[in-house]
Amino acid sequence: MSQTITPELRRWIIEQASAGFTPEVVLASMVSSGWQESVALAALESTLREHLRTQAAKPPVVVPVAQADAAATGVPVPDFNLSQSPRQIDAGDRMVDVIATLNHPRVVVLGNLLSAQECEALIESARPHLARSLTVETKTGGEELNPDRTSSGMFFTRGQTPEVAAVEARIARLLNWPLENGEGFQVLNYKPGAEYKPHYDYFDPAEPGTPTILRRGGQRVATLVMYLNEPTRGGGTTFPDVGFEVAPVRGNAVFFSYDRPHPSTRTLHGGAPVIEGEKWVATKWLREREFI
Ligand code: PD2
Ligand code: ZN
Repeated sequence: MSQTITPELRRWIIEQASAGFTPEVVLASMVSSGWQESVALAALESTLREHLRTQAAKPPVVVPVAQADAAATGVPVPDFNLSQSPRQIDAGDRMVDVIATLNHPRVVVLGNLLSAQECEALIESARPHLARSLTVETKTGGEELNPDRTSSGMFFTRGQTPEVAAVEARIARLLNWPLENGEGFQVLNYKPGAEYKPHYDYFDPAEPGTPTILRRGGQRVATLVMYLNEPTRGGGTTFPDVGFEVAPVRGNAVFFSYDRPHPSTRTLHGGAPVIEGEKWVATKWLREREFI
């Protein structure tokens, strides 16, 4: 019996390969539908070789800028003016230390952003309102309990207490980013064993709930995690893509920005498990536009 390799069969082979099936899987599928193995193998080889040759000869596809994926076009992001490599920067009402900087991912570690009294005041005004942390659920745009995040937390509104207002003004000045573009502080409390598994803070454009979330000020473009106390062991903020970890020191903070909602920003980050003691942080997320 002779078996003919038709154009339809070639098309089917290319479809299977394009869908991610390996040649072995495509071969098995052909054999199970009655093809002699040697014929199927020859068809597979010649079709895929020809397909690769014609694909390689094609000029690259040029995507018009307007249609380009968000991943390909970075947006403006906040940053500190560190062009003269200052040891300290002026936050208006206090001088803040520049401890370390990294360019990719963009990370800046600050010292003395908050006073000890401000840290205490934030903890005490947050404490009565703590609830098991939720994360924004990008499938729906609502909020859900997240097993990757075993801390408790609460949100302040912008300017809710005098300490919140003072620190918000400091951040806006240091980053030259409108105060109105900031979400309200989120305060998190981690007990021993609690952690926040590595994640991105931007909203995944592929998730169906993201357009709803973006109506309130566009994407998140930067994060500032402020340490309000010091766990005895554990609880660092980690950047697994670059093997970097920031120790939680009271009054210090770690800033990082992401000019596109994409892993190429290398801003995967997490809160390592607290081993001993407890950890309190306040997080400020900055949006592209006014957060309403
Ligand atoms: O508490 C942290 O170190 C931490 C780590 C990762 C906080 C956040 N992400 C966050 O609030 O997004
Ligand atoms: Zn985060």
